[in-house]
Amino acid sequence: MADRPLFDRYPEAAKSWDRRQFLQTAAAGTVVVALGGALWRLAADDLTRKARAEKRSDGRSRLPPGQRVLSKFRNMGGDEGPGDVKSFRLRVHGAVASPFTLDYAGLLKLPQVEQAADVHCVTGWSCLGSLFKGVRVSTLAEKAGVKGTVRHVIFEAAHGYTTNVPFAEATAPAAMVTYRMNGKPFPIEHGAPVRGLVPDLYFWKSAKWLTGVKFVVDDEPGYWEVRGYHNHADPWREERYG
Ligand SMILES: Nc1nc2c(c(=O)[nH]1)N[C@H]1C(S)=C(S)[C@@H](COP(=O)(O)O)O[C@H]1N2
Ligand SMILES: [Mo]
Repeated sequence: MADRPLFDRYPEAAKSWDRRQFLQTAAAGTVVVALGGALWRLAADDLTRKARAEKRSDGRSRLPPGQRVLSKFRNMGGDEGPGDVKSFRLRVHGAVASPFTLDYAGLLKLPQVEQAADVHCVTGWSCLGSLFKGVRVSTLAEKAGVKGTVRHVIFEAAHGYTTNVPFAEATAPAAMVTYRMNGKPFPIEHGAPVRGLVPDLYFWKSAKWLTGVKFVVDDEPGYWEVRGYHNHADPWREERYG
């Protein structure tokens, strides 16, 4: 059995972990899982059932396994940054030819995108189709001139929170640093003024109160990754725990 991850701020995740361990351990595993599955389906609401039936353009199911649709983000907490536009700085650095620091006005001068994305929290909720405005990580990478040896991107946030994403996934079109959701600034609890967004990995990879984007050769597992969560975090493979 795997070591139990640290769940101090995530009682819901603790419950689902314990349930999973129980199911895996139960002698009549298949029967229990089938029964659990039936109950789960009964409880699933309309949005969830619809999303399960939908396909993404990449052919994957709109809803990753084990997820339920919520109509809005839950506030998942974290150590808040200052949250204001005036003091905001974004440091783009690491193995790059030209590191730079942007203030908020500087961020707005770069090429902007506005695109819809679905997000999936490891605790089991997903929020579908919100509209995010911001700057792609690939735009930052290009401007900084990342070296050919770079393999990972470290998103840095207030109070030392970090999270690591493989370079290819961090520079995919869906990944960005964002300052507007559905046309509105992010409330402080959701990462104002600017957060990372890597929607195709579990939501802990989307750092709130973003302060830096670092391009690196060697991987640097981040806050949750060193506390028992999966290093990669693909929701379709249920890479929840390490
Ligand atoms: N800086 C920072 N970013 C963070 C976190 C955090 O604790 N600190 N928590 C992560 C986790 S575990 C999740 S699920 C999402 C939650 O975002 P939300 O509170 O906007 O729903 O933010 C992620 N980004
Ligand atoms: Mo989370």
